[in-house]
Amino acid sequence: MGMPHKFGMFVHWGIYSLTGYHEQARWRFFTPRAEYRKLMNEFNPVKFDPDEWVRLAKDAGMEYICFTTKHHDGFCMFDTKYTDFNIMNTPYHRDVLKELSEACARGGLALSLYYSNPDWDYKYGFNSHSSHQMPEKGDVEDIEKLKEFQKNQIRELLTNYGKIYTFFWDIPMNIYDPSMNEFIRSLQPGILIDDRGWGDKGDFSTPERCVPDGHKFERLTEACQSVGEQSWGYCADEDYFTNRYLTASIDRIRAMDGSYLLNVGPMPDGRIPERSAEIVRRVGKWYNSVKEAFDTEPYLLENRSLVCTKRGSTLYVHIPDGLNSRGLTLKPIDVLPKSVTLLNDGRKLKYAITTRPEDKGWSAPDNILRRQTLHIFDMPADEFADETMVLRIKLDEGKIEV
Ligand code: JFZ
Repeated sequence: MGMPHKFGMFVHWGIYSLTGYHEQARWRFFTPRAEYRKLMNEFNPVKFDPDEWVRLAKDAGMEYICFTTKHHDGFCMFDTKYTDFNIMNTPYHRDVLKELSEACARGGLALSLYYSNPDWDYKYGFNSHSSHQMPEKGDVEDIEKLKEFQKNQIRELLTNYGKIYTFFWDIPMNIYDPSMNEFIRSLQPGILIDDRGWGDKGDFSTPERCVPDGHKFERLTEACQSVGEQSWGYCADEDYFTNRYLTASIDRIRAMDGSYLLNVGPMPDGRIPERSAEIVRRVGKWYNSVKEAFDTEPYLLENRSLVCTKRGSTLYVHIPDGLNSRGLTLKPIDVLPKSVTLLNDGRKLKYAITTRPEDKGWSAPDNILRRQTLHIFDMPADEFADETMVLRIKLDEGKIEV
């Protein structure tokens, strides 16, 4: 269940990378359209190597790449007939989306397309019902024209680049028109569409930079987060997230059967910043070692700061908040497992059944004053302080209601 692909690389790349600041640099700096457009003449990513991106993603256990074909600035990273503000009119003159789609196909990765509703370059792009708008003098609000423009570009995007996995609208229009998603589906049967489009909830939800409450998502869900706190596009002084934070966030989302898009922002020369790549590699190494604990069912331990998942008679105990001591007692489990393994490095952990007093104290009836509990001890808590530990507990069939 859940999304067909579970872990992917989000890529925010455009001429905004030249600012070394943020994908919405134009809005933050109040840059007039004509001036921002000049960045197009400087964009020449001679070190763009999509096979390298694909390798980075695959090594991390990722199964797809979601690429920003057009962000709010309106600059198109693909060959389009409907605006001159596109990659073919840069000194690079090459359709980077085409090259990325071919690299994904070669490497066996699926490809998803991000497409922004706000368009700060298109004369008829203004939408007074929505946010992230940057109209200029002389622009005209004309939703019918905008619809036509989008459909023309979507036809290009969904015909010229092979099979597309998901369509990621960004910034809800707050205008209802189901024909837009129908149009997408007519061009790519089987495509999955997110919930940020033309007033319809699409196929999947997109919680962003957060971990919702709960144990299991009620509908298809793809969470997204960037490697850093500041920006999605390339940011020269990015505040990169810690491994502890990212592994905990990915773990919680995946345990709830959500998929996870981890974003990087390539530099103007086309390379993914080394520190971002290092984060993807490190998180990926963790992900590959613990991923058998996902695509499971939730199991509720009494200690609610732990996340627990199960498959058959195997339980997985996830520790996204870290440990204060080197041991854990796992109520209500009261049987001796066949083995307890720390998936992070494959080591076997020590365990026993211990008798523990119940929190209820002396006034509780005798039978619940003392409880048999599985106790895992001598854990390498300091060694793994900076990543989410995941334990695999193999139980005998039928030994516990799981
Ligand atoms: C949007 C963009 O504005 C941003 O630049 C980036 O592309 C990101 C992936 O998407 O930002 C959002 C969109 C939705 C929410 C928050 C920020 N949201 O639902 O809370």
